[in-house]
Amino acid sequence: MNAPLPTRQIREQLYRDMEPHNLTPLWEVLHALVPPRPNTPCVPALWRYEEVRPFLMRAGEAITAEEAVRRVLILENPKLRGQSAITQSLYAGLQLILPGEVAPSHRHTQGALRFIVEGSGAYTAVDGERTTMRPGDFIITPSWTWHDHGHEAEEPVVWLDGLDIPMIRFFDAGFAQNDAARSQQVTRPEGTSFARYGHNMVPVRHDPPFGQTSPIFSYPYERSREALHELERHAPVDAWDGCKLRYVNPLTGGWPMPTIATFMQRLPAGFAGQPWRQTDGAVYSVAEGEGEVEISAGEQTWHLRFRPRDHFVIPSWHTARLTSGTGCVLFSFSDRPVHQALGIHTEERLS
Ligand code: 1HN
Repeated sequence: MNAPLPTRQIREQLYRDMEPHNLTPLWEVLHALVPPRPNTPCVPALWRYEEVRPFLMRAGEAITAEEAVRRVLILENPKLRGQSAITQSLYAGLQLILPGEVAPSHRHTQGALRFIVEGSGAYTAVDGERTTMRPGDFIITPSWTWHDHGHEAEEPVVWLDGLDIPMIRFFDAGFAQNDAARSQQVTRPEGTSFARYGHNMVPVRHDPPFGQTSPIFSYPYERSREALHELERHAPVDAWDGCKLRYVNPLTGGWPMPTIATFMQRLPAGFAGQPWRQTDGAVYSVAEGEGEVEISAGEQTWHLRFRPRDHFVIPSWHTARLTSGTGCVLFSFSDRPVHQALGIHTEERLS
């Protein structure tokens, strides 16, 4: 009999022998599977609009909206290149449509939001109703609804797309179809969804038109902006968030989309916020004003100075702090509804 092999060799032989049988020892990976705290591969990043816009306009010369289907530059997290993801669960991109163009009708199980960044007069149509886009509007394309975009006005229109693409990919639950028509048939006048559901009252008898998604598919900036300014006048400014509101589904009081939470906040002039961290990584679009976000994780710290139409991402469990000299308005979205549905949403307010 040979002397017993040293422990390491015994183990390595075991791993080699079972490898072809698709077996892996848990004890070698356990620590990484259940880390003591969230350990995202994502990093903070800022996309300055003055740097991105020339590429968008060049894309406008390089390809039509029709040929591209959607003419979008994807905002990819620097550590997730090639994955069409800004966080592990969320997709973000900047879409351009030029006067006279149509982005053809299709539908998919992935839900989408639009936040209008530049220009007015393009429209998006959702299941028979069009809505005109204006800067700061938050527009929803619910899962599996036909949608197309068009532009009959004068200037380029750019918006932020936020989708749950990586999440749906994770669940292998993506379906998509192209419409027979380039632009869908309009069956209701513009403003119908807002008229029925947008006034803190809802029709006594109705079927929710979009399942778990809000029946309001356009939340105009005019209203959100006024709400923020009123809040600033009438309520104490939160030391972490400034004046921050969440958008609601008027039928449930919950989030407007089942997978994505959306927020609009105002930091008053001179705001110097306290730091926080939370498990839902978030994407920000700067609607107005300037400021700075300081983000840290472990030994690393990022200082991102933002201006109007810039975009930035705060990954999961990164400590962040917002400041603004001039005052600013920030739109943001995250995957918080899913964290909450799973009972795992965690937030820490630090100081
Ligand atoms: C999509 O349908 C749109 O409808 C935008 O505007 C971005 C990214 C991936 C897949 C589908 C749109 C998208 C998308």
